[in-house]
Amino acid sequence: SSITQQTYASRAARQPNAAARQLLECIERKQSNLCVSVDVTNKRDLLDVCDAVGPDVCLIKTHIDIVSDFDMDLVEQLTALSKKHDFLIFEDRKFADIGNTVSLQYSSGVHRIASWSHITNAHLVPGPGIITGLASVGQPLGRGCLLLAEMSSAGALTKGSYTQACVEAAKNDTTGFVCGFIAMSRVDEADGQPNTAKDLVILTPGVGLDVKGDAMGQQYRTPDQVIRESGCDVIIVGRGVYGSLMTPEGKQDKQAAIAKVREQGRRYKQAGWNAYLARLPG
Ligand code: 5BU
Repeated sequence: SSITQQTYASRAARQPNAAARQLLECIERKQSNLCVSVDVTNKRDLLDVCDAVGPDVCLIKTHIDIVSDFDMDLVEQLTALSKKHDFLIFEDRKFADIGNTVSLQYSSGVHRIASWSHITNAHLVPGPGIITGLASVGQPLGRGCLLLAEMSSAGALTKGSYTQACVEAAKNDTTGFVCGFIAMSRVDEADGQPNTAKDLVILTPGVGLDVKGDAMGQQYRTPDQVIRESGCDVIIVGRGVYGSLMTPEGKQDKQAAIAKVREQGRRYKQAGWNAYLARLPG
């Protein structure tokens, strides 16, 4: 049957990739298909948001290169929070170079992403060598990689035969490292046929309940549109959850802002889970 008819638990049981299996198990355990994208530029805010929404998420998404005061202590504290609250970590690095270069970017540099991020992602623009390069680092560590099959922004070139090439690359991947996609729809079943070959998880950004987009091309859909109508597996929400922290009032009264962040986290968690329950067969 279609992947959209199956429970997260049954999919976890047959998931070969360790990171994706942990993610599906965590989703089931916490009844949360919510990933919060914490796009803030200092350590304190990043950790405070993670601590606030931690109980309600399966996954925290980072852009570690925007953190001005980054150091390895941040990674240690983030990892401690992931254990305290039971969530995984996804560094949204969007690798896009030749295999040899991405293997170095993934393992080394200031951020040493592979050492702490359970999941990362990559563009297929350079061809399948990017998977070979990243897998050489990530697969021995039990990490997972998502291919960027579709983006949420207006005018994105990730469509048609490019999207289909990403699907084929994931289905044909022999490293075991590719475990799914960033996509806006159930791309692995785009031909209308159930994907019975290989369980692939689909994580979807561009999710908001209150606004339709931003001034720079972002486009928002609701959790119900993403999970029930489009058959994706995880909603990724950034400003919809942490936004109150960025306002002048939020900067003045951080405690009140963090309380609002926690409340939005709960709201998106509930919306995402209701949409999942609504898509399962009666
Ligand atoms: P927002 O605040 O909910 O709009 O943040 C969305 C996040 O997801 C942000 O970190 C983006 O970099 C990320 N994102 C996206 O919005 N759209 C995409 O297609 C991809 C990533 Br891939």
